[in-house]
Amino acid sequence: MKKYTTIEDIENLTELINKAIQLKNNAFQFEALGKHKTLVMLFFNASLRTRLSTEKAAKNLGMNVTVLNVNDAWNLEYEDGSVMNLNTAEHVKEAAKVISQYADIIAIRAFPTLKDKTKDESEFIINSFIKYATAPIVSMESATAHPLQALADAITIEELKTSPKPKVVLSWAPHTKTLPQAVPNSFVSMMQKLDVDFVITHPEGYALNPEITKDVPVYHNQEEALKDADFVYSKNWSSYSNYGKILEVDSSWMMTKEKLASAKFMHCLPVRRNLVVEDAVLDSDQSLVIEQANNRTFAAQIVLKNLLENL
Ligand code: AN0
Ligand code: CP
Repeated sequence: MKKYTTIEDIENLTELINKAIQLKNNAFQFEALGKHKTLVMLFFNASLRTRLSTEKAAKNLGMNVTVLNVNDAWNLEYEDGSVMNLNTAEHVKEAAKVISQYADIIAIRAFPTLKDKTKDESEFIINSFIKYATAPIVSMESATAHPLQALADAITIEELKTSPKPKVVLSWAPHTKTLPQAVPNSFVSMMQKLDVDFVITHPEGYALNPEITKDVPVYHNQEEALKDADFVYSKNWSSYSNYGKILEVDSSWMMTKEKLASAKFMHCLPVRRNLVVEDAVLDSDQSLVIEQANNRTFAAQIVLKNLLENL
């Protein structure tokens, strides 16, 4: 692996998942690998899990870690050839090269604007760093993808499935804030690579990018989609076709204990209780959200290990 900004960067998924699960029993097995190596984490946006689990993963591998909240640094310019007489103080060309001198691996969190689809889909922040940095780049959630979350989710499903080909349902949930499609995009791509029976359910107007969903069955009837589910992944996302818009906050799409039946419940967190999912689900032993968050460490650790081995 030379970078990890999409799950397409994974060479052998089954092997990576199995190795991540093995790491859980012996987290410090490779602590010599990262000696005198530094992970620099750049945050353009807030984080709880990604920040703490990625730092923990790096430290388990013996790495040093530096965190920069980019809002505390200079406002970066990304346009080539621009006259920088406005609000940007430093070009990404210099910044990426300078950071590369302090870092062996650079991890970046950069959310979309959710206003300009073309700009978001260009992934100008993460792609500028891929272009100008000399250290490998890890996405900690970009405009269109959250590959570390998807890997943690795959690990969770592999560990906890009770049948060879479980049924997994991605179910849109209500929210009052405009949220990205990054988490569902990477989850959908990941489910297409696993041996699962996968369906998506969302209200009309919330179709994800068809280049990502491809031929995955989509139901506008949530009840029908949830039939015989083994894993239910709830997540809100804003409209993709009516880009970045909240079309409705229909509380009937909230996940309930009754709808969940005997399935396991998944969510990437942070989750708004009694808006996305009711308390009775999160407070039950059917909820896997804490296990998913724990697996973020081992997803990050197996990715960092792979990158360190290829430096
Ligand atoms: C973000 C999102 O939906 O992409 C981060 C989730 C990991 N969620 C919020 O901003 C609430
Ligand atoms: N799931 C996830 O990425 O959480 P944070 O936004 O808290 O990092």
